[in-house]
Amino acid sequence: MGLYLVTGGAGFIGSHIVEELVQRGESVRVLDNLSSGRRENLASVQDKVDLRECDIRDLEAIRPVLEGVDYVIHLAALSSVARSIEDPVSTTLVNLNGTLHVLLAARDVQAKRVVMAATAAAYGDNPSLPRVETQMPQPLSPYALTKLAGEYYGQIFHRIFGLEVVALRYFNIFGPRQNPQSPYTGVLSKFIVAYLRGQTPTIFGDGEQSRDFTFVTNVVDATLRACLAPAAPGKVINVGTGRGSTLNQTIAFLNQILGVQVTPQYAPPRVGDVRHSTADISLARTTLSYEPRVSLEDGLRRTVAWLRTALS
Ligand code: UD2
Repeated sequence: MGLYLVTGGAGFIGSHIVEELVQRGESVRVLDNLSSGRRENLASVQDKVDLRECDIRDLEAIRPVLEGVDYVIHLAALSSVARSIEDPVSTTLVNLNGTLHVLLAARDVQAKRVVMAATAAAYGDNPSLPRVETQMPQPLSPYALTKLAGEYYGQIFHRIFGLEVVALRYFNIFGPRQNPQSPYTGVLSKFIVAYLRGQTPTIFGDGEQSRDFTFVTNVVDATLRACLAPAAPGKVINVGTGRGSTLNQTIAFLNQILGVQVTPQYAPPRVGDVRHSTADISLARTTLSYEPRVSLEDGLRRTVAWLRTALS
C-alpha cells in the first residue's frame, strides 16, 4: 500500500497501469500534460484518480505533484524513433531533462522507489540476440540515446543518493489505446488500422526485421512487480516476451485473424531503425518473477477488437 504516481498515466501504457492499480485498491495520482495522453483513457477510473495536468519539463511545477508519493512509475516521454529524428531537441527536453526532473523531485520527497520506462532501442544493432542487459548499448537514434541516458541518470541517483530506481527496457508494446491517430504510433496499431479501413499496410524495408511484440498487460504486470521486488533497485531489466516475430509474420497473423489475404506494400527502410530485437527475459523472471501471459496472437485479437470499436 502507498501512494502511486504514474507520469504519463493518461497515455497508452500508463492508463492500463493506472486501471490495474485502482483495481488493486491502491491510491493513484497521475501526472500528464495530455500531449499524447487523453482523459478518455482514464474514463473507467476517473472518480478514483487524482489527475494533475502538468509538464515534466518544468521542475518547479512537478514538485508539488510528487508530495507524499511513495512509488513513482515514470512513463511520460516522447516515445518515437521517427519523431526523435525529426525533432531531437523536443525529444531530449522531455525524455532526458524531464526524467532528470522526475528523479530530482522523487529524491527530494524521499520516494520509496522510481520505476522508469526504458527501451529495447538502447541495444541498437548489437549483433548478439536475444538482447541481454549486460550487452553493450548502441543507441541509433536520438530517442534511444535520451532513454539510455535517462537509465544512466537513474543508476547515478541510486548510487549517489540511495534512491531506489529500476529501469525497465520495454520491448515493442502494443494493445488497446495505442493511439490509432498518431503517425508515430506502433507498427501493429498502424497495420490494424489499415486493415480495418480497407487500406494497404506499408512495410518499411523487406519486412524481415523482427520485434519482440509485447502485449500491454504483460508490461503492466512486470512494472507493478518492479515497484515492490526486493532485488530490483539499481537494475536495468528487459520486459518482453522472449519471442521475436518479423513484420511479414505479423501480416500473416492478421490475415488469419481477419480472414483476409492482404499483401502489404513495401517502402524504403526507415532511418535509425533497428534490424532485429528479441528480449532475453531471464533477469525479469528471476528478479520480478515475471512471466508473459498474453501471446502475440491473443494480443492481436484483443487489439483488433478494441480498434474496431474505437474507429467506429
Ligand atoms: C522502438 C523500440 C520500442 C519502443 C518504441 C517506442 C526497438 C527495437 N524498439 O520501437 O521498444 O521504445 O521504439 O516508439 O528499438 N514500420 C513499418 N510500417 C509502419 C510503421 C513502422 O514497416 O507503418 C516498421 C519500422 O520501420 C520498424 C518496425 O516497423 O522496423 C517497428 O516500428 P515501430 O515504430 O512500431 O517501433 P520501433 O521498433 O521503432
